[in-house]
Amino acid sequence: MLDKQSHIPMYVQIEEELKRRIKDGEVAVGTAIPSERELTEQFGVSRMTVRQSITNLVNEGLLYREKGRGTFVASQKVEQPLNGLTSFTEDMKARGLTPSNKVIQFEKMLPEPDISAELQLKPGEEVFKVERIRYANEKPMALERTYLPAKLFPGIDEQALDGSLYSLIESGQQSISHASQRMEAALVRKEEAELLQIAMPSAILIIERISYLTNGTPFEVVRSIYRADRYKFVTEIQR
Ligand code: 16G
Repeated sequence: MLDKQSHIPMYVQIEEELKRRIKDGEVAVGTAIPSERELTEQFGVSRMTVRQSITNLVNEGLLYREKGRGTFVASQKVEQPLNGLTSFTEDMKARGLTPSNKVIQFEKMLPEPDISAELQLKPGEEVFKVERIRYANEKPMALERTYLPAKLFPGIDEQALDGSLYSLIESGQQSISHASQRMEAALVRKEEAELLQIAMPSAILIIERISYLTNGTPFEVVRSIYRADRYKFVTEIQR
């Protein structure tokens, strides 16, 4: 398993091997990794070397230690910056993950008054209501309900939303400018838990976004439900 002739230090090789086991799901989130003694035997290295690898992985947040109990696999979270107006597809690709979607609802309808107001629609103007489960490497990450003004998206269909909405918009005449966003924590509901494949009760983060084109027209109202065990939101702040 390890290459003792390699110029790559043993502790780095062990880190890589443990990372691979975590990534491939050989050791599940929340379960203990083998003890230092067992790893020492498995890899045929000194205990010091094993300890160094584990400490590095703890520092990276991939593992966590519990006093007297052992070392466990931490949940693998995506770090999502909050200061850019990016799409799910871009976010996942930027991390080397493969995004995919499942459209579970696609409907043309008259919106509720609050949605209509947020999209600055006139009475009687319709929207497309789209619900998508968003996956990274085939694992459910988020659930998204999007309202799009029908007049801005003539000819859009369910299939188009299998891919990226933002690249669809930007491949046309329009360009995306800014958005306003609110975020809050909640507990997942039963129907959502099933779609996201998480247990009840689980924490989620709800982000509501209204996004605008450069000409000032709002083009989407979105309610995204993110799995709290898969996401960590990061931002830079200045004083
Ligand atoms: C993100 C946006 C959502 C947007 C979607 C487009 C948040 C909170 N939400 O999920 O507003 O509609 O990306 O993604 O970030 P797409 O271009 O991959 O369809």
